[in-house]
Order: sequence, then structure tokens, then C-alpha cells
Amino acid sequence: MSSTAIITCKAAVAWGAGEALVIEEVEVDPPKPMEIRVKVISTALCRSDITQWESKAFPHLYPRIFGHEASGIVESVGEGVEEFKEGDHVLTLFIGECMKCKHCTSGKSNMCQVLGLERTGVMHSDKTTRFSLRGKPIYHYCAVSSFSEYTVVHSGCAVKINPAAPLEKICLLSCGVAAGLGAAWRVADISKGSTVVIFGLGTVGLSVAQGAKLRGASQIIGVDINPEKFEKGKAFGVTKFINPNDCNEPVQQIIKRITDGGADYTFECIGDPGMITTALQSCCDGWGLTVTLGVPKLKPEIVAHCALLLSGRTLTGSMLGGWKPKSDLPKLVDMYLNKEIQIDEYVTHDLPFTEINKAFDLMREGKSLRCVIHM
Ligand code: COD
Ligand code: ZN
Repeated sequence: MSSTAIITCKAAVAWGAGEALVIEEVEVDPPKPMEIRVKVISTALCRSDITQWESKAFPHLYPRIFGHEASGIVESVGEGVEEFKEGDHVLTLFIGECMKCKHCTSGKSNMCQVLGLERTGVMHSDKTTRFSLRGKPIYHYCAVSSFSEYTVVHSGCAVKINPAAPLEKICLLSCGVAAGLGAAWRVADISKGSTVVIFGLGTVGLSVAQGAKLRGASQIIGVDINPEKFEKGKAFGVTKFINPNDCNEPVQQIIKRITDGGADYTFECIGDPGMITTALQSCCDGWGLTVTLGVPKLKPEIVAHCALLLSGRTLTGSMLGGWKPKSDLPKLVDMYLNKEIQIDEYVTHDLPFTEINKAFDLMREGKSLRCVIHM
């Protein structure tokens, strides 16, 4: 159904960087051509929402609606949309797939040139917003903005999924869990018996751990400054835990010792570029592979001695685990339904929408993996 009506609904609006979100009545425009309006059912808080909300670098992008890890139901479709209809269950996509550009057709990349990561707070199609409050535009986040009862996304920035899947769990596949599994399977292609080190045991890092375990890794070493992460990590396959704060020597030295010269694969899941260097130093000569997933909180530059690369290590990275979202995420949903992957265990907290600020506190205090917000 094509809709022309504006919807008035509740949204959690950020009025400034680091300021508590305020639940406001906002107006959500109908979808423009090739867009869909989605009733958000569940949205989880991901670390990069916090990273962007805390950043002082974008004062011009407020008021803003954050949120990019979400599931929902199509409410209406814009002109020209044939792929979706009212009632379809969807995951939102912070990197879309236009299916036509050089990257989408390459078979090698998920960096869509048309619907890639949107950083300027507007819709891809016409560079305007679909949200307003008392006549003032409200900026989007990653062209998703799921901290709202309704949102508008480009039809290339959503994917239809099996309606049997519980929306309050599989929203995690729209970012965190998919990012980690994809890094382990698609990007690193972890082989059986290999040694893996994961820096940062949040949902992303622990999804790398799950992916490594399912591939039969022999050792999965988790590095985190929060001691509570070891117990959590065990459930996802972490076999040894290192807390750098408890060590008298650099963590890379310890890892080299216990892995006979360095691990086969190391993953940076903290969002600290300094840790990318440590991760590169922790993998082995010859074939050691470091995959970086973290969205940097501060300085984004990486510093590394070129001998680390001359000796045969590789440094790479991925967004959303390298998955082509339209093509690949429905398969992950089906794997969950077939009990081939775990998701429920990452949901440590559930909150009603009105208490969304508590989700921010829980993650910043290191108490949650994922807090699912129920709209
Ligand atoms: N040393 C060791 N561990 C640390 C350190 C440190 N110096 N600092 C923090 N940590 C630990 C924390 O204790 C925590 O356990 C973990 O690192 C980070 O976990 P969370 O829960 O804060 O974060 P996640 O797992 O939600 O997010 C992780 C990333 C930081 C990797 C984030 O950038 C991300 O979501 N990346 C996904 C990749 C992607 O595709 N992003 C695009 C848009 S989201
Ligand atoms: Zn995310």
C-alpha cells in the first residue's frame, strides 16, 4: 500500500551530543519513491550509537534520532517499491545493497556505492529528512534511525526475513551479531584447529568467538579490561581470558608465548586504533591475519611498524562482517531458526522504549551485552 499520511508517534530525540534522549512526539513523513515506512518492533543499542552520540564532531546534526540495529514490520511503501508490501517482517540495514553498482555486482564487497554508510544525517535519495518536530527537521542516523516507533528507510536499506523469527531477538542480526559472525566466517574464513585472539568481548567480539568456535578453532583467547567478560565469554567459546590490567608485560608478548609465536587470527572489536597495532603484533609471521571491526572512538589513525607487514601479516577490516545484507542476512535468520547459531544469549537486558536512556547507562557501565528496547 502506498501511503500519503504523516504519522505522529514517539521517538527518542537526541538534542545534543551526550545529552540524555528525550521522548518526543515527532512527525514521520510518508515514504518517498523507492522508500518504505517501517513500524519498529525491537531495536537494540549498539556501541557505535554511543560512539556517535558522545562525539562532539557533528554539532550541526542535532536534533537527531539514533538507532541502527532493528527489526520491524512494513507499514507502507513508496512509489515504485515492488520488493516489499505492508506487513512484511524486515531487518533494517545501515549499509544498504542497491544490487546494481560496481560493488554490489562485484561479488567481492558490501560497500554499496549508492546506499553505503550515510554520515550526514539525511536520506540517501534526496538528502532531506523524513522526521520533523514542530516544523523543524530531525536528522537521521545511518539512514535507519530506529529509536522511533516509525521510521522511513530506503527499500535498499531493509531486508525481508522469515516471519517465523522472533523480532525481539533477530534485531541483533542487523548489526552486532552479524558483524562478528561475518568477520569470522567471510572475512577471516577461520580454519579448523586455528588460534584466535579477540580484543574486546562485547556482542561483536563474542560473535567472532561464536563464529570461531563453530569453525573448530583450537584456542579462542579473549582480551578485555572488564573481568566479568570471561564468564560471559565462556558461553560463546572463549577458552582463555586475558585482562591487560592484570598483566606485568605487554599483552602481545603473552599471546606470542602461548600461541608459539603469534595467533593465526586476531580481531579488534573495541574501537581503539591503538589496539589494532596490538592485534597485528599478536598474530604470527607468514600468515597472521588481523581483522578490525571497531568504529574508532577517538583518533582513527593506525600506527604500525612496516616490519609487521613485511613479515607476511595481513591487516584488513569489515563493516557488517562483509555480508551482502540483502543476500546474506535472511540466511542467518534461518540459521537461527534452525538452532545453528545463538542469539538469545547476547540479550542481557530488555527495556520498554520509555526507558531507553537506561540502555545507554548499562552499556557505558559495561553491564550489558545487548539491551533490546521494545517499542
Ligand atoms: N582493552 C580491552 N578491552 C577493552 C578496552 C581495552 N582498552 N576498552 C574497552 N574494552 C572492552 C569493553 O570492556 C567491552 O567489553 C568491549 O571492549 C567492547 O564491547 P561493547 O559492548 O562496548 O561494544 P560492541 O561489541 O557493541 O561494539 C563493538 C565495536 C566497538 C567493534 C563497534 O565499533 C561496532 O559495533 N562495530 C561493528 C562493525 C560495524 O560493522 N560497524 C558499523 C556500524 S555499527
Ligand atoms: Zn552497530
